This record gives sequence, structure tokens and C-alpha cells, in this order.
Amino acid sequence: MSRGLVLLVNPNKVHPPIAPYALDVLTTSLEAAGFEVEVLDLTFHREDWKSHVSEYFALRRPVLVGVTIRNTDTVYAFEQRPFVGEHKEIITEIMRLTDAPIVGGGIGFSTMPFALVDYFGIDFGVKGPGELIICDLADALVTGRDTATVAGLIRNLPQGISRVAPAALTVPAGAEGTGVGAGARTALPLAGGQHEDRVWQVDRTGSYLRRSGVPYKVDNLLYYQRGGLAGILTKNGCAYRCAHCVEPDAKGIRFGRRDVAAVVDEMQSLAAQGILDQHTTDSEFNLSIAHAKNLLREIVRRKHADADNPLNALRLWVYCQPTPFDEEFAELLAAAGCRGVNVGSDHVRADLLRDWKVTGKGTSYYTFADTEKLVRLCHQHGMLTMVEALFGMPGETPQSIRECVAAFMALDATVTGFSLGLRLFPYTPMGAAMAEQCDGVRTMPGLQSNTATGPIVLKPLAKCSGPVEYERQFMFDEQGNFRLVCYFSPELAEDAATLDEPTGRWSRTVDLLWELIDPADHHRVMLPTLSGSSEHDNNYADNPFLTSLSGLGYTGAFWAHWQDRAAILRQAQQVGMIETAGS
Ligand code: B12
Ligand code: SF4
Repeated sequence: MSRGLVLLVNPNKVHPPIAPYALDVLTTSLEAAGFEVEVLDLTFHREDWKSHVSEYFALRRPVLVGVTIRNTDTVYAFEQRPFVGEHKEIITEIMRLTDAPIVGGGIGFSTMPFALVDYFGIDFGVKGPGELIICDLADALVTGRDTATVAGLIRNLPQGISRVAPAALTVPAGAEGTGVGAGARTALPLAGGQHEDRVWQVDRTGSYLRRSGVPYKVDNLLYYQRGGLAGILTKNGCAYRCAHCVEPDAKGIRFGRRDVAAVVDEMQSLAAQGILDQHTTDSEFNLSIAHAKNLLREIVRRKHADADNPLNALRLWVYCQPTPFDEEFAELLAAAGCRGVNVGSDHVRADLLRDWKVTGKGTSYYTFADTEKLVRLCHQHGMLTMVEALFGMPGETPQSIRECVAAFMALDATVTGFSLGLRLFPYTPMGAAMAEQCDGVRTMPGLQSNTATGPIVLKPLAKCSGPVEYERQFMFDEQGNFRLVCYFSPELAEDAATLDEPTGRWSRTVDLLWELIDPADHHRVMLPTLSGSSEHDNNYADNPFLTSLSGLGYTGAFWAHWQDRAAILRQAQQVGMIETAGS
């Protein structure tokens, strides 16, 4: 007999649609713990979500409602489009229709969980993996146990928002206050739960159930038909500490490796449902390389053991860092069915990468030669490559951009993505450092937001009343209006007015990037645009090229079709999917 009904809501309205993998993970654990679970997925109800929600609550009375917040915003320095406003609208409507407590979670949510519990006005929140904590919470609610016993749970109480600290965990030395530091020692968890080891939060042994066509569950096949990709997690977390990145904080600072057979069972189950293009959802597939190789060996073993195994038709797409990546890894990837490798190389200049792309100990882990080797190995083994560059970190100049563009274009990757500007988050080393430097009293050159109404002055955590106030300022201004804080190097060649204005747009640098690329190469590059959403850039959210691509039935990583995008856009225009073909 069921212990009670838990409703899981996906409020993600971004298209092309990406299946809410997180909800399959939570459903698997909750069902194993004896709960009935239903998923209310609003992704395909962008227009009629309100009636869909009210029809549901007219019939059903869950004991707990979980809402997944995958993306806070586009995390795109030009578009700066927040999603949490539309999520709040949905949550407010749910609160009107039910008295059941609401718990929020998700990776976007985990970048600023205290601020979002406060903003949404919900009862609970979870930072990081939630499959075990949500079961503990549901159990507490149905048995009447005090939720103060639910380790890791963020609670919204009349006396304020606080977190039930898990047992003492290993956190980075010096992390107190900002969550930034190096080395490791045992210490009490920080009030905000930032930069923690979250391996204990992860179900590492089970195979997550991936269903299709079952009412009130995630419909993985429908997502594949509409979005062309499914996700597969092999491990949780990242042990590295790159200055711009939210993932070690939001997902955990140690790798929570999943059982290899359980992951491959899951991949096989997806493939058996006809879901053949699978994209890793690890922070980086090749970190923890021995585990990655074992996983690939298991796929290859099953393929060889049985010609009818659906894994023989698998097309795998992976996110990687430039190292570790050796000949054996490339061979295994290709043998397992990998079609493409997306590598976050970010830059060519060692002086810029030194304080930016670093391990947990603060040391550099690759040079440009590693990216050259990776691209060569992939192409030798018949795999496509996408190499990503990120411009605008502190110290970036027109000269460093020129050097990087020349070197990256010479790689001759299948596609090269150039992005400009950083979205800052509360617990990224860079976000925390900017708050320290502002110290609540001054702004810093390079801080920018399209909707700022005055200078952006951030306060460090130690000077805030707590994590709510600290986290909020990266998303909202003092009046509560959206102000997504970004950063662009002030050493780039922009007009004085742009550099002085908190809303200044680094448009001359966008022009520079376009000038540096020979038009004959446009088919194989992604370039930033001032609007931040066009068929030329790599902003996925409602991108006209990507919606055409998925509408026309293409599958696989979107960038794999980038070189053909002029023809695909023409095709989309011919069938009336879009109004004008891109230039
Ligand atoms: C793979 C990936 C992609 C692929 C997806 C391919 C696919 N088919 O899955 C592609 C390239 C398409 C993509 C696109 C985008 N992505 Co993306 N993506 C990822 C990545 C690497 C994995 C996401 C994932 O599926 N994880 C696996 C699941 C199982 O983990 P999870 O979602 O975290 O869920 C766990 C917990 O969060 C928690 N949890 C989740 N929900 C809930 C709910 C409750 C109630 C509870 C209690 C707990 C809980 O428990 C879950 C199980 O452990 C993440 C980074 C990362 N390491 O996770 C970025 C990431 C999520 N993406 C991000 C962004 C911004 C985007 C885009 C908006 C970018 C853009 N402008 O184009 C789009 C949005 C697409 C969309 N439709 O939503 C950001 C979000 C950051 C933020 N602050 O919001 C991330 C974190 C990357 C980053 N470093 O900035 N993405
Ligand atoms: S390797 Fe760096 S960029 Fe990649 S997830 Fe880890 S910290 Fe982020």
C-alpha cells in the first residue's frame, strides 16, 4: 500500500525541451521508499499550464509537492533572461490550489537555494542531489516526525530560513564566509551548505527508472522526439574549482560515482525505447577517467556479447575537459558509440587559465596542446568535436582574444563556440571574489547587468544578514527587480561610457569577434550577438535554429548539425516553421 502521494512538478518552459531527468531520479527513490509518485510536466503546456495545474489539483491531494528548478536563467551574458519569475507564478498558483508543503530543488535552484526558498515563499528546499533527502522529508511528513531531523533540508520557518546541518563533512579549508578555498580538512558544515561533499546525498547503486508513455511520469520518448537527446548521469559532482563555474558548489565537491552496471542498464533501457542519442549529464565525463573507461568498457562488452543489444545503436555525446584524454579513452569512446565530444577548453593563454581553470588544489590541469591532441584523437576515431572558448575573464584584452581566436580556428574542430561575458553566481570563486572586492561599499570595473538602475555594489557573505541576502543580490536589486549580475573584462576595447555604465554593452568586442572570423568560416562557428538569442549563438533557450532542428526531427547534440544550419533553416522556412531563414 502506498505511503502517500508525492507530486513532482516540472515548470521548465524552455524549448527545445530537455527531459527533467532529475524527476526520474527522485521518482525512482520515492517509489522504492513506498510512495506513489506523479509528475506534472508543464514543458509541453507552455500556454495552458494554468488549466493543466488546476485540473490536476481538482482530482488529487498529494502529501508533498516537489518542484524542480533546472535553470535560474539563460546564464547567457547578453540575453540575461530570468526564468525564476515564471517559476514563481506557477508555484504561487499551486499554493493557491493545495495546502501540501512545497519543496524546491534542482541545479539552478542549488546555486542560490536560500534566496529562492525566500523568493518563492516555499516551505522547504534542497541544495544538490535530492533523491535521499526528499524520501526522508516525505517520511517525516507522513509519520509526523519533526522536519528538523531531515539532514540537509532547508526550512522556511517563522524565525527565518535555515538548513538542518548534515553530520560533520569535509569542506575546503578557508571556505568559511565565501565558500572559496583550497586544501581539505574536516570542519562543521557552513550555514549555507556551500562547497560541500554531497556524495552522501546521491543514490549511487540503483538504476534510475526511465519510462515513456506512462501517464503522470516523465515521458522520455516524447522528449526525444521533440528535443532529440536524452541525458545519462554516470557520476555526480566535480572535484575541480574553475573560477566561473557553479557546479562544484551546486553538485558537490567530490565525485559520487554511480555503479557502472546500473548506469549501463539505464542506457540500455533508454536505447530499447528507441532513445538512441544520449548525452552525459556529468559535470565532465572524463574527470575520474578510470570510472569513465570502465563504463565505456561495459557498453562495448554488452555490444559485442549480443548483436541484438539495443546499445549497438547507441549514439553517445559527452562533455569533457581537455585532460585527461588519451588514445585508449578515444578508442573506447568510439567503440561505445560516441558521436561527438564537446570540450570546454575556454582559452589558449596559460596566464589567463592559471587562476581560472584549476583543480581543487588550485593547480592548472591543461595547456592548449591538450586540446590539439583531443581534437586530433577524436577526428582520428571518427568523432565530431565542439570546442568552446569563453572570453571576458579578468585580464582579457583584444590581443588575448585575437590569439585565442587564431589558435582555436586552427584546430579545425567540427564547431567552435565563442562566448563573451560571465554570469556571476553567489558561490562561484569569481562571484564570491567580486563581492569581497566590492565589500558592500564600492562597485568594481566590469560588473554589468542589462537591467541595473545604478552601480552594482555587492556585499560579501560575512557582511550580509545571512545566505538569503547574500544570494539575492546576484539576481535582484534592492527594490526586488531582476538584476542578473554579469562580468566583462574592463580591459577590452570599449568606449568609456560603456565601461562606466552598469548597463553598458560590450558591443565593440562583439564586433571584434565577428571581424576576426572569415565569413567563409561562419558555418563552423558560434558567435555572440547583442540580442543574445539568434541562429548564430550558442544560447539554447528558444534558439530559432534549434527549435527548427528539433521540429524537423533531427537528433543528437545540436552542434552536430551546425555546419548545415543555413540549409536546415531554409527547410524550416519552406515548411512554415519559421518566418525568415537566417543569413
Ligand atoms: C547536460 C546539460 C545540458 C544539455 C542537456 C542534454 C540533455 N538531454 O539532458 C544541453 C546542452 C541541452 C543543456 C542546455 C541548457 N542548459 Co544545461 N546543463 C547540463 C548539465 C551538464 C546536466 C544537467 C542534468 O541533467 N543533470 C543530471 C540530473 C539528474 O541532475 P540535477 O538536474 O542536478 O538533479 C538533481 C538535483 O539537482 C536534485 N533536484 C533536481 N530537481 C529537484 C527537485 C526537488 C524537489 C528536489 C528535492 C531535488 C531536486 O536532485 C536531482 C537528482 O540527484 C548541467 C550541469 C550539471 N552538472 O548538472 C547543465 C546546466 C543545468 N545547464 C545550464 C543552463 C543554463 C542551460 C541552458 C539554459 C543554457 C542556454 N541558455 O542555452 C539550456 C537549457 C535547456 C532546457 N531546455 O532546459 C546551467 C544552469 C545554471 C543555472 N544557474 O540555472 C547548468 C548548471 C550548467 C552551468 N554550469 O551553468 N544543458
Ligand atoms: S571542470 Fe571546471 S568547468 Fe568543468 S564542471 Fe568542474 S569546475 Fe566546472
